[in-house]
Amino acid sequence: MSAPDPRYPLGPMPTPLELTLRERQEALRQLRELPQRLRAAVQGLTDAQLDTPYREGGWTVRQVVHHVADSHMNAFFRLKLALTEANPVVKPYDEGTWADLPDTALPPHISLNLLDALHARLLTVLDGVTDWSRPWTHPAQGRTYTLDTLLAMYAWHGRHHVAHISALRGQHGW
Ligand code: NI
Repeated sequence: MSAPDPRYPLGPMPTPLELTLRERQEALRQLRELPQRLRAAVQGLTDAQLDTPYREGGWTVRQVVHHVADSHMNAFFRLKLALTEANPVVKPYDEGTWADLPDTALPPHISLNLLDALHARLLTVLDGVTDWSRPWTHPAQGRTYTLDTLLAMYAWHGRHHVAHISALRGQHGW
C-alpha cells in the first residue's frame, strides 16, 4: 500500500450533484465551525512555525490560512452568483500565485477575523437556500455543478486545510 498523499489528507474534493438532508446538515455544520477550527489549528504557533511549509515544497501555515480566506471569498461570490443568475459561469483564479501576493505575509488573525465575518454572511445565505439544485458552471473543468456541490466542496475544503496544519503540528510535536 502506498503512503497517503500529504496534499490530500482527507482524500480528493467531493463534487456530488445532490446531498441527502443529513449530508447537507453535516456540511453546513462543518462550514459553520470552520473559522473556530482554523483559529484553534494555529493557536500558539510562533512566527517561525507559521512560516513552516505544511509539507516539503508546500505552502506555509500562514499561506494556508490566507488561502482559505481567498478561497471562501470566491465561494461566497459563486454562491451569490448562482442564486441570482441562471447558471452563471464562475471566474477561476490562480490560487498558487494568489498565495504569493504580499497580503499572505500578514499575521493569520487578519484572515481569521475575515473568515469570522465572511462565514457569518456565507452561512446566512446558505441557511436561506431553498433550491439546492441551482446550477453554476466552472469553465476550467467545463462542468455544471449545483449548490449542493458548492456546499460539499467548501465544507471539505476547510477541513482539508485544517488537516494540513494539524498533521504538521503532529509531526513536529507542536
Ligand atoms: Ni485549498
